Amino acid sequence: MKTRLTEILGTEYPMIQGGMAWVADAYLAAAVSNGGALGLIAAGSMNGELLRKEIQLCRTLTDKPFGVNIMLMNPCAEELAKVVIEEKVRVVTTGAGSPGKFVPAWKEAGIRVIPVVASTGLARRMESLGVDAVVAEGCEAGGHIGELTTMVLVPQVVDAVSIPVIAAGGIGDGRGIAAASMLGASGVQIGTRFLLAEECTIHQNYKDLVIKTRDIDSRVTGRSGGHPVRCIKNPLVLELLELEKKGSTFEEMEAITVGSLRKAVKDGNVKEGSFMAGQIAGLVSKIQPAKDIISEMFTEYEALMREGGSI
Ligand code: TUI
Repeated sequence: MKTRLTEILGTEYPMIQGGMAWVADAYLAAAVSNGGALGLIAAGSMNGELLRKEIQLCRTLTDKPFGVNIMLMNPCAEELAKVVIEEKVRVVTTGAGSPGKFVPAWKEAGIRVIPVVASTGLARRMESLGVDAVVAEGCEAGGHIGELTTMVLVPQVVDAVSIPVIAAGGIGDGRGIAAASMLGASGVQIGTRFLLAEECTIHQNYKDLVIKTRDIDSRVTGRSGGHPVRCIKNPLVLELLELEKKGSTFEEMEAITVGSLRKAVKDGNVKEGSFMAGQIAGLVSKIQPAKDIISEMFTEYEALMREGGSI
């Protein structure tokens, strides 16, 4: 496939892998890039030095383009923003905030900048700064989310800007890609399905939990504090929801959430970990090489586009 977006990404397919903090390391990013989509190293949990090592490792695992995701709530964001310039990373995506202050330097360095947005307002502001595309991420997604669903967010962002829009949140197979395409998206970002990539290095308990997860098994915590996060329901999540109901302080909630993503990804701690995943986890149940995930999804999509829909 050759589209405006594949030209920006330097990929065979108009797909990027989600920048999942603690999850998306050089091994996953390289496997996705080798499979023809854009792999991303998530710098969410890293400092500058760690990110630099991960970028250099990724270059030994693939000669295809890959990108870096910078989670803007990371206290090291400033340092990470410099490392992607020094390491000449092709694409930078951002999440959980506005990357406005970093965009001019990244553009100056020739980086393709693709912020994740959850509203038309931020999409417009980003376009006016000269970014190359935006990811419109609906609240079906895992992790830190906005308020709008993919179904309503994508077409509104598509109408609000003239740069390519990548749909994210709730996409797990070729039907999701076809739906995104009908909403006007130029590509898709996939997170949850790549949790089950063979090359994804998360604890086996995390993978087993995703396989077991049904449509109704995720919950959003942190709405009261203004930082909603979607995770698979487990004892930690239920306790957080109880604390929120009681009107507990940020500090009380923070005390049990600090380090919980690491506990999920590295230790497979099913009681105390934050197992971030999107609502599409109910549909995601097969462990496969990343390249098979990508080719299977696009084969399904192409068949659907030939056959037409079912309405
Ligand atoms: O960033 C994400 N998802 C993430 S980041 C993350 S790391 C984390 N770790 C522990 C606790 C909490 C988070 C896990 N998942 N997705 C991209 C995304 N960005 N979704 C929504 C947004 C967003 C929301 C509001 C972007 C900008 C925004 O407003 C900024 C503004 O100024 O309008």
